[in-house]
Amino acid sequence: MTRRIDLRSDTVTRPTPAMYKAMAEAELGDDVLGDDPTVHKLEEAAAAKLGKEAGLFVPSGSMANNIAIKTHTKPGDEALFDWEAHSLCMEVGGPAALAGVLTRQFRSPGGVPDVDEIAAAIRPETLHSPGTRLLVLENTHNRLGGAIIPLDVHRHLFSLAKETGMMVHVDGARLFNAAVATGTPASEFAAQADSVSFCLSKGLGCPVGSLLCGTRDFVERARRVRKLFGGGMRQAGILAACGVVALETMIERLADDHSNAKRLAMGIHGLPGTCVDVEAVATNMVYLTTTGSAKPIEDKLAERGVLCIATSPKRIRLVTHKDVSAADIEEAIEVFRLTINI
Ligand code: TLP
Repeated sequence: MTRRIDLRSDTVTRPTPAMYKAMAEAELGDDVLGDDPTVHKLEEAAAAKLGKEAGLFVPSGSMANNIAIKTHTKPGDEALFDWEAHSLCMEVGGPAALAGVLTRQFRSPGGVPDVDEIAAAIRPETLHSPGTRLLVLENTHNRLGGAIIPLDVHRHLFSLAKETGMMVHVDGARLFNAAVATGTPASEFAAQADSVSFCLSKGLGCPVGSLLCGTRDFVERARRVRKLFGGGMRQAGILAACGVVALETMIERLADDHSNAKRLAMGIHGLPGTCVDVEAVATNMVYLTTTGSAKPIEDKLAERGVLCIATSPKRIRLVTHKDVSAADIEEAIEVFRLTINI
């Protein structure tokens, strides 16, 4: 097989040797019956990392978000999302279809939620209006270039939420990227939310799985919703075993992905007919804007072994992860130069 440098997503990684070993040796039970010791170990470790009382192992980030939204709300409640939120744009309408919530949007210039716009949107439940029950934040923000929500903005929004009786869920699919990039423990971000989800199957390198963390009471209610959504897994310890390894060994190395993303952005900056905002690269994503159509560029790069995704007609997303090295990045830059110059 020809070698490929796969920058489509940080979801494409393969398990590490330590993960394969952990899977082979994992002590298993039946997690729907509640006795898989490796799942318990992962859920406890995840909750501890985020400073929350409890954690719930779920198959995907989408399911984690939708379980959280349904657990925090009742049908007809209003939930606030960024215009470009993954849970709003990329989860097949889950908030409406699965939780029956009314969704309302706010802007996040440069990836930072507009606090005034959020404050103005909150409304109490009356005879006429739905109550704004939930605020969903995404840190880091996928469609806004891997941007980080600063901790003080989280603080501000969480206190606003508490004053107005609103719950806060953080889609932290890549929360550890934000933590490593800012040198802030993930628990400090998590302290400003009622629930937080994060993905094992992105930068942390696991094959499957996400965690949803919150209070013990929230997690017990979320467990029922997981069952409702068909997300109960039996010998799930075989997957959870990778998660335990990831939490122990895969967080600090995210810094390499961030420096690779920066290097990539600098290397492809200024190519004809394209634009990259190098300064905006905060974590492991690079977005390239094209003056012409992005799809033919994606196709030509793929012919030369560099995979990426045209996420919209004039935008290409490149994501760094543990299976692309600094040398791969240099090679990818050469391929870009060759492809975009002709
Ligand atoms: N993101 C995927 C695609 O769906 C776009 C990717 O390749 O980046 N929250 C955020 C912020 C995400 O980026 C994703 C996945 C999810 C939730 C959903 O996770 P999964 O794919 O596990 O359902």
